[in-house]
Amino acid sequence: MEGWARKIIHVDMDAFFAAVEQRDNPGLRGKPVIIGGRPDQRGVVSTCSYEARQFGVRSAMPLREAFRRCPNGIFLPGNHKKYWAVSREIQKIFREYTPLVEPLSLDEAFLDVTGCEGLFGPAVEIGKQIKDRISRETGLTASVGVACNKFLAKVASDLEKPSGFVVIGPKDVERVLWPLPVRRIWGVGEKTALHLSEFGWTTIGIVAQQPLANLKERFGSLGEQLYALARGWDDRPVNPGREVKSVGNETTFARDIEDGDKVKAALLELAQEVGRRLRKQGLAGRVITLKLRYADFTTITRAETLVEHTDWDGEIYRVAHDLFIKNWDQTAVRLVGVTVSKLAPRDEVGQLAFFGQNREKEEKLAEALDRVRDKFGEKAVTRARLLK
Ligand code: TTP
Ligand code: MG
Repeated sequence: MEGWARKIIHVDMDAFFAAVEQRDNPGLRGKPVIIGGRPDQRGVVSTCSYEARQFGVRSAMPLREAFRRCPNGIFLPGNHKKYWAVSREIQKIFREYTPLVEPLSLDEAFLDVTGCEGLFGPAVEIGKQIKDRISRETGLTASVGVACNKFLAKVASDLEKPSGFVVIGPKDVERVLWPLPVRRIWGVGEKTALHLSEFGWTTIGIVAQQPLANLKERFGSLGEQLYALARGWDDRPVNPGREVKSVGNETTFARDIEDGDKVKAALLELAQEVGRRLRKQGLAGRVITLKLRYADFTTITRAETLVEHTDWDGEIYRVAHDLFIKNWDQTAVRLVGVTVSKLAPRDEVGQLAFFGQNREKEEKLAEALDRVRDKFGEKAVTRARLLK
């Protein structure tokens, strides 16, 4: 660690929501626990215990699919108030070591402990102490990564989950980072990974061999990011002031789109991503904004305020869809975006506009979603680039 410019720790709780349930109900320990709702409900898995993962159950998977894979799973709705309380407990521990804490979601944070060594010992020791204290004080396990920047620290915490503890120094990049799949690079989602694999670029090491010009030509500014991260370079600071005010995403089409149904398919995908990110952070929002950019670059944004907060893809899609129908001028579309704002912690907003309240509306929505999915599937829309 001598000579590291910065010392960054990334902490991520293991199977967070499911682990809290297992902690509080010993009867659930060692069993496949799946959080998200009943298997006959529409909706998706929030998370599941590692026992359930052995059956192929994953976050964001439809509950019905989870039931198919793991019929003996114990399906629970979850208790968000409790998860928030635990989240506050672990954040309190972090802040005893440094004020530079950047939470990414309820169960995950970056800490910059550069210069804290005088007080608490070397960064690796601080990481160990935090892991131990979480275990002792909350009865839950965390995985911890220690590195010289955010990217490597996050990769490190993920390497030996659950209950992992991994240190990655600048000298370890070749040995530890390069064999990993490109998907581990920050900013590389499923689609970019697929795109990279078309050039045979499957591991981070192969990406690291590419000249910068090559990457920029094919991936634009993302190419520069790939170039740096594949070398283990990342100078993003830990940002303690970050407060999430909105969650949004947008899609630029590879080719301008005149078919309204294709735009709707893109809106559905965006609504799903945004919903997933909201749920991960335990947030729900009340304002939904649609952004439309036409082929000539004129851009409009239109918003609708809901009566109740929501974190449900179906509701987000319904509103974005209606805004699109009302405002689209029938000409070619270059970009669409969906954002949810006026956010509040899910457990503090009372009733959500969610399942079980209006059966009829729900069913109608779910059918509409299925129609779009059936017609276009996941791969219907080619994205030029996913803008963060
Ligand atoms: P993660 O840290 O992604 O997952 P995890 O802690 O359950 O499991 P892992 O050991 O792999 O870290 O997310 C933290 C919590 O956020 C998770 O317990 C539930 C919630 N969440 C959702 O509600 N929806 C989602 O799609 C994801 C990914 C997480
Ligand atoms: Mg986690």
